[in-house]
Amino acid sequence: TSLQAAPSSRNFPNDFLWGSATASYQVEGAVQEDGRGPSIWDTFSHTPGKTHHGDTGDIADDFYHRYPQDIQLMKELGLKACRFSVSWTRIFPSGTGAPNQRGLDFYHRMVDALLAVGIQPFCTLYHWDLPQPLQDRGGWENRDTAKAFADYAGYTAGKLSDKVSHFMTMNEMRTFVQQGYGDGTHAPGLIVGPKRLAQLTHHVVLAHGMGVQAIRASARPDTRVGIADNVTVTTPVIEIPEHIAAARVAMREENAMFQTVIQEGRYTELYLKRLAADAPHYTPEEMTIIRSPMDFVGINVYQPTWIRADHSDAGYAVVPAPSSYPRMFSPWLSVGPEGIYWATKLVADIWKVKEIYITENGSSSSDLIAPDGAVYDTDRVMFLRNYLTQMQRAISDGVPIKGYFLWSLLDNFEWADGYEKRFGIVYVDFATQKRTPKLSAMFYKNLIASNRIV
Ligand code: PNW
Repeated sequence: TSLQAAPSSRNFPNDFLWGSATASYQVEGAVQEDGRGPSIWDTFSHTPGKTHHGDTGDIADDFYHRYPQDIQLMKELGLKACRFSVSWTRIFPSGTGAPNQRGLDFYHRMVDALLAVGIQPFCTLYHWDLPQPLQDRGGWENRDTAKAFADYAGYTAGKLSDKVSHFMTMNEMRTFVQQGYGDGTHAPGLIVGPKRLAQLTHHVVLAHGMGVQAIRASARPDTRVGIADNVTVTTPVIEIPEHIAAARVAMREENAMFQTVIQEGRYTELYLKRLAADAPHYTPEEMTIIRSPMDFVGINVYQPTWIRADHSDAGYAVVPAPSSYPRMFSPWLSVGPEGIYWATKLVADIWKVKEIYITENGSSSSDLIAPDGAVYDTDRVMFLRNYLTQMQRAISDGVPIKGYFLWSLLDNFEWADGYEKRFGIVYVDFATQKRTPKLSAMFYKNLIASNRIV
């Protein structure tokens, strides 16, 4: 008898796009090169006490220079797609004004290298590196930042759309709003209070909508436009009808200020009621812009939010976690593979979305390094296997998931956690920039080659 698992029905669709995801400031380095201007993450990471060990993105993975080898690595793993982000201040060094051709040239070179090995580029226009001069004028608290973003997004997509088919306006609005302005743990490190937070959140979704329109106005007509949103992953605590119904209600309410408003063009009554006097100012015209139709929705899935039915106003409640709940190497990353099933299923069902990508999923690990140099991240392999099994379940249910971008190919600058928390499936020795594929890279390569979970 063979020990090989029997071929199951667990094949992924033939044209499924397996990829990896990165962000400019987390991998590029070369912060002074070719006319790049400073972003809020340069300022923040260089402010004492803000990041682990004072780590910065000055060098990071040196991807700016090493992209040819790293793209070769992607090819060896069999990746079919690569999600990257553009650094706004490489294109417009002070946020607005005259574009910087040398900055744009880098993305042309990099995208050309991807296309040369048959890897499809997906471009995020804003992955948190706001130009510092715009922050000096109030950042996202200033409505003009939305206009500046749209101008940058339209210009950049217009230049790249002959080579790049899919653009995302923004990455994880909730994270940069909440951590940048709510608790101050990310750039620009402010704590502004609920009223200002609600208003700047409105400017962010407005920027997204203006960005969608600007991209459509300048890019090729067949360009596909979307977003990479970390929707709060409302997951029924037990899969019975009452909790499933509650999770569906929770998906709209917990995401009222982000995915719900960009899909529906209105804030929910409960959101406005909860904010009361802190509710943002907005106009009907802005709401029309905010709900500009998208061609796809990208969802970043990490930890679940467990939901139960409840007889409150809202109709649901968040179930708190016991202290023994399993977590990965980042304290916030609690494990909930079912989240990838419910997030995609609920988004597709509630907003009739026809094209979904998992734009990020992955985990930190403490990465055991064996005496022979092999890197055993068995916990990451376990994490991925379980989440991907649940993604397969969603696809089998008919949820239109077209691709999956693993966060991340390389260990990189993990924001305030610096280089302490590693999310790569390829180990990076930051002293030498040496890359070593981990066990999880072998797992992912095999999965892509067989196109199934075994
Ligand atoms: C995402 N949380 O960030 C980002 O898009 C990436 O840039 C980042 O490296 C990756 O996930 C891993 O952290 C998150 O506290 C940061 O829930 C924080 C949270 C979630 C995602």
